[in-house]
Amino acid sequence: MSIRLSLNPVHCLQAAAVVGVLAGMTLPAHADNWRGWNVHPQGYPNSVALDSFVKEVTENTDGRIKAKIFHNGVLGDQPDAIEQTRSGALNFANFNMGPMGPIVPETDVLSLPFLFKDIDAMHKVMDGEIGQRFADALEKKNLVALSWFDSGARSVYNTKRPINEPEDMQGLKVRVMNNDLYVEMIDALGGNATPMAYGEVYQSLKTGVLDGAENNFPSYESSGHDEIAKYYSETEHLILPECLCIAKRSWDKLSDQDQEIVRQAAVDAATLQRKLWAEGSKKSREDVLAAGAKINEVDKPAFQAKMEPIYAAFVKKHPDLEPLLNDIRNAQ
Ligand code: GTR
Repeated sequence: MSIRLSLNPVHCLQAAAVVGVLAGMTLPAHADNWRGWNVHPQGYPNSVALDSFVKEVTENTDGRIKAKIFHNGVLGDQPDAIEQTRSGALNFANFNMGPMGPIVPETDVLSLPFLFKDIDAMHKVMDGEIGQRFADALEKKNLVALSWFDSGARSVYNTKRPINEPEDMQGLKVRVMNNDLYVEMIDALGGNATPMAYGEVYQSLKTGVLDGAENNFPSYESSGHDEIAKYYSETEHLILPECLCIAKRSWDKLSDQDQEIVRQAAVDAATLQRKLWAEGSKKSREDVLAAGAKINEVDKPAFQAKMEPIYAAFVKKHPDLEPLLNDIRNAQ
């Protein structure tokens, strides 16, 4: 078979020009441009840790990965970002395990109220074999959890009154993260739960669409919720870990060497985050107090008793997760 080439002089000249230009310049090595999601503002413990992750990954891979982190939730709210990371449209993120439940049912165990006796117990569990079980469950949904961040204990706050007993929650419209378990939790206390994106809470508190929400001290402060909802009542009903997660699609493309670099950077970021968290949450508590927040302790056993039926309902719905729940309880 003969192939006839028709040579157009103009095309020949253009091709020659392109070859000439390419020959004269050094082509950059192929770089993976990674985009990461973070809901918190710059300077927040998680944000500082993510900045350090980005730096370490970019430097230690000699630019084979060029990572960039987008703070402040500018790339969307958490449920959207989870989907985008699962599909590989985003490459990495810091996710709270709360809104992960609808996608990775195993993580719902972590959203059971008063599960961990304290933050140290949570670290002990998540840094060990049980944490690996959660990472395996996340990986089946295309998220590679490389390390666990702290997010303290979450407590309720509102614009109306101090909460001492569960009865004080009666009728309060309280924002929760996107997870039915939290709706059950607030309803069990007599409040009205409203699932809502984090970024919408400030305005809703301001306009009275919400009376309150629940969060840890650093988020209560950095979101500005403390300016509006002055009553912070230390229910400490949730101690939720957060992950530094990589999109499985991005992870699988890496060489063994680069996987090791990324894993180490994630572990280093978690070490830094936990240190900054410990300092930052104390400081946030002092800051909000100085700015006029009214903090009170609550009758915790009464809250625990009200929420206890959530466990029975959960085990009934997910009998397969009962061993995991029991292992977490026994490990503390
Ligand atoms: C913060 C947490 C965020 C987000 C937020 C919320 O404490 O770090 O990931 O879950 O709470 O309430 O939505």
